[in-house]
Amino acid sequence: MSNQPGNLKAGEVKPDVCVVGLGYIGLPTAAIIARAGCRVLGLDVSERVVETINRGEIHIEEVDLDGLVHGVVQRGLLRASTQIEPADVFVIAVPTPFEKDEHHTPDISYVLAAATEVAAVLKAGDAVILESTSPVGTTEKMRDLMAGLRPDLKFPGLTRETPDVSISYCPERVLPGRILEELTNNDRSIGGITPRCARKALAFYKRFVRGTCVTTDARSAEMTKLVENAYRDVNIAFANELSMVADKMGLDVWEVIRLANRHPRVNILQPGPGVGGHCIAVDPWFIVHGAPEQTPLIRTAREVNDGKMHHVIAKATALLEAHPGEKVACLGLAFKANIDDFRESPARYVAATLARRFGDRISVVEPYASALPIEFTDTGAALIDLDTALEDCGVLIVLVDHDVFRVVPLAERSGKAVYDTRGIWPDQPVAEAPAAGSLRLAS
Ligand code: SAJ
Repeated sequence: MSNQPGNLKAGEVKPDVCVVGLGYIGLPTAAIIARAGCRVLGLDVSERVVETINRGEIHIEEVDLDGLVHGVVQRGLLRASTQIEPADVFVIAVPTPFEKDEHHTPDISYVLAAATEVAAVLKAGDAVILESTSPVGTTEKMRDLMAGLRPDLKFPGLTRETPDVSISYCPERVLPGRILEELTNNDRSIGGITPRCARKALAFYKRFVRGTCVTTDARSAEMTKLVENAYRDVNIAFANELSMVADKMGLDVWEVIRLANRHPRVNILQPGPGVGGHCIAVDPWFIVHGAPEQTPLIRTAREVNDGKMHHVIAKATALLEAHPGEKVACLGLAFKANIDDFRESPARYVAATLARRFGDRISVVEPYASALPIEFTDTGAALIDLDTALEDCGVLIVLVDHDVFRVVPLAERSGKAVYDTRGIWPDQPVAEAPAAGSLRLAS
């Protein structure tokens, strides 16, 4: 079966679509569905977000998203609202955080609130698709909630008769900074509550996805999404653990990884100041919460990656205390390179902790920020540009591997004490004292 977008029967009517949640996934998804020619209503709780989109503007940074949204809003294919309206397909893309308790209990209240809204306007023939990363069983819970609210409709898996509506779980797997490209070209798992639901969702995704869409059941699709991010977390934890071992042994972890990766079946990821963002640092807990006895590895990986932040803070603190007269620049606040997303960022946490400890000795360079986040208030820390940092600061702490930092020539870093948590400056001479580990000092 061909999997090309737009491979539809001649004369077929395009469904009206409602995308619930206009964040980093919902807005690009809504725009891409609109580009495929469907009329899309984007629903969001924020008036500000709704007004911004209806002006043809965007409230998040993502490559090429501004032009796409502007175009589909102008053509009348995308509009936003805080009020739900009837549609043929509902796509739910709302956050699923976890509670910051010791059990890391997943909070699916936004999903259930969205399902409640959808239930109010649901009609026979509609499809409801959950995209939010969710614990296994959430799609069935959503179905049960809607079935309770709409006893006039037959729901899949609860009736022997042909159901009136279809319900599926179809996660995305896009990388911030490449969202539009990956939404179109990545393969997708399409998990139906029943095979019939999966087929209905498949027909919908084929309108705008070029990658292969593989159908499965909803629970397997839910688990697949969690597993993908847990896999990456465990692999990053291995790299972060190695970096701490290397510090202890006075080895250069970047050199060791570079050499080990020359083995044809070894591909170690990169250490950093910890793991940030809303996905990899969160999703593994959904697996641990669902099967605590069976997940020592996944849990430990989470702990190693969170622990890396504290290791970095301790090491940076030692460096600052060893250079008492020097001004310090923390390079980067984003959770990863070349994006403006500061949510759940280890770099931000490390820089803010140092700012609280060392006050106005600390400056931050973050080309993607126009002001320092709230937790820097009253610390004395300042947001400065890269040139000023290179002129004024004797200590540089690299927290994010933005390209603008990567290309700073050695000559401009000379004479400075450098703690490079991302390994972006392999040419920086290493400090002589073995205890300094991967602290690098210019000769
Ligand atoms: N990181 C490292 N070392 C590495 C790779 C990443 O320290 O070698 C850090 C990054 O600096 C960042 C964090 O990990 O703080 C996460 O970054 P990432 O680029 O690995 O992933 P995300 O969070 O931007 O996107 C992930 C992706 N998942 C996988 O690669 C398995 C993406 O495909 C998912 O769609 C996304 O999560 C999501 O929405 O779930």
